[in-house]
Amino acid sequence: MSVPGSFAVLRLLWLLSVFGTVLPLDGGMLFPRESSFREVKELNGLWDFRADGSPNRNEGFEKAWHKRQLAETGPVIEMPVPASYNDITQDPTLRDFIGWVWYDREVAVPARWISDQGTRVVLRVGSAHYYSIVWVNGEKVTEHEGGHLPFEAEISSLIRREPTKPCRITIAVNNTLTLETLPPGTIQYMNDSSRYPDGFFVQNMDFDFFNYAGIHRPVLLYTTPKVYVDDITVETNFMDNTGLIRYKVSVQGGFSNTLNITLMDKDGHFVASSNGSSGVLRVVDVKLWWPYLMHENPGYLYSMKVHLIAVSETSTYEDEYTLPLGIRTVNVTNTQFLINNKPFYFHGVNKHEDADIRGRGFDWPLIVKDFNLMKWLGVNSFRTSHYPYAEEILQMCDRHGIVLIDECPGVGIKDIRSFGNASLSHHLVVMDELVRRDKNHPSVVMWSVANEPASEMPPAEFYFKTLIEHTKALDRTRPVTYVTIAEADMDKGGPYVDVVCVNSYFAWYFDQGRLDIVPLQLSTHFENWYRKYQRPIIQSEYGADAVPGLHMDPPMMFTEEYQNALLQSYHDVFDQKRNQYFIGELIWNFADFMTAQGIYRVVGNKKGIFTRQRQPKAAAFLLRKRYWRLANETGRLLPD
Ligand code: BDP
Repeated sequence: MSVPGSFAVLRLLWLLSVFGTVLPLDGGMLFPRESSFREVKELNGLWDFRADGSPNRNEGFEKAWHKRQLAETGPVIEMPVPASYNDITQDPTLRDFIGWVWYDREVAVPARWISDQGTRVVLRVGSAHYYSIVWVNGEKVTEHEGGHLPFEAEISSLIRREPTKPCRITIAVNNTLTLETLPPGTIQYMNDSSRYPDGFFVQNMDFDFFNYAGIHRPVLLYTTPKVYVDDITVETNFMDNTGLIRYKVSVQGGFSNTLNITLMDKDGHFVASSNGSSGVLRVVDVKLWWPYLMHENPGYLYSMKVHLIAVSETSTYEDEYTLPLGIRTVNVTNTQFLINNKPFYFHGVNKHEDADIRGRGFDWPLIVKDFNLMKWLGVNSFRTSHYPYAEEILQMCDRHGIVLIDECPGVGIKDIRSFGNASLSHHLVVMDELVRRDKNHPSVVMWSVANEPASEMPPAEFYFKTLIEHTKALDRTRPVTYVTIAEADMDKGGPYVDVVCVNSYFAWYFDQGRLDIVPLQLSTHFENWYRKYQRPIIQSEYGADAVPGLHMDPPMMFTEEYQNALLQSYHDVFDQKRNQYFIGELIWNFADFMTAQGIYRVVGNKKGIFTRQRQPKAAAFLLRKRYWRLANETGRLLPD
């Protein structure tokens, strides 16, 4: 199967530096927003769907399914978009399907979008896992590799060719993971004909979550004028009471143009303005963006309205895009993580985009429920383990002041063949796409380029040096990390990370049931890390599986009591190191989540402090008590 120092000095350095974000990608990836000059049409709902079950999974291409309505090519079923397809039907072959699946639907495009030659129509897919090819009326418009980031294609001329016909959108998605995909995987053919039927193969993966597939985030059409605001980059800083927003706007479509930039506060009052494609906005009496529980008014957002007028010999084009932005700084010292020059202590969670039935599909009720639970818990931060989350979630974090470690899908890189050039090139592109999408979110305070790679392998040093330096060149305003598990791991990438993020599972994967060893082992572990790298340390994962309702005292593994006792033993050490170099704790995991089937997992990973249905286990109450205490001890603004 083929798959295709002082404020003044800091400020001066900041102002003198070359504008930070150098993006090699072709264009921007601004979140689609309506304005007086832009419209959005959501294509969510039921699409026709067909999995290609042919032995080589290639029948769809051989018979050109995209040339006709999918329903004319064979039996189709209704499939909700967005959603993973895996858990929607009663068919186990679809749940565990590997290969190409096909979606299609027809869309009525507003007549004015077609007749107005000055309008661009763009088709956007929020994300589809893993490799996607998109056709409109049988013509290929784009393809995209990678499961968690958006992609789009301009389709204006195509839909104008046959203006009276409905527009048919076909999307083929392949979930196959190879040594060069991110995350990597291998396809293994079982050739022993006495044990397996002809052509039998399995997908192997070295990561611990179900490889959900399908169209996971909203699909939509949106318009812009022919000359349009393609990208905006902001970098923020402040000095005393004055905020500084350094901006850059890129315009596509030709013709000379005029750009007017207006900054408004939360109430819509004018704050500052500027002209031109780059500049600095000064904000008097600035209201900084603060994390939740660190300030009485967290998540303060300004709005930057970019207004474009472009004039050609025959026409005038007008565009407007409003970007929400927060003014804040992030800095890292040897022992501290500073937000707006105040020490920030991460008390939070690791999550997954995961739920019953919808799998990894975008779902507003779930997202809002999770935010309510996080705020109830007293969470001030989370890590997007182990891939980029929907941008709508980042927008919620911006508004609520929840701090994010933004992780790319570099998880399960354990095979030496996944450290080759092809893997590295793709990993660099994924970081380009991630930074391009998320660079303007104040909630994002650090990039994570990988989780627990086999960094002790010889090629890993070059791989991570390149990856981390590349990410720092993309964005000079945020620290970069990769998440590690073992001391040996850090030998190769350690010197390049700004913050040490370390996962450990003492008294779980090792020394099973021996909670008494946690204080000694954890404390030694931290001391070794700090002695070696002199960087602040975050406990980026720790935890224990607990089957809800299972009780035993004295505690035994898998009971709610054991999960509680294990967390408590970690907390005692965290509290000893907190005033030294230890800057945060992120529990594994916020909620139970689905994994591949295996003898270590009882219908998924049960390390959640909430069940998969978001009901609390005993550990949720323990953590809630702790996080609110931590918020009181570490979260208040320290006096200047
Ligand atoms: C960590 C991984 C995470 C797993 C967790 C576990 O980073 O993805 O789910 O272990 O085993 O090593 O529960």
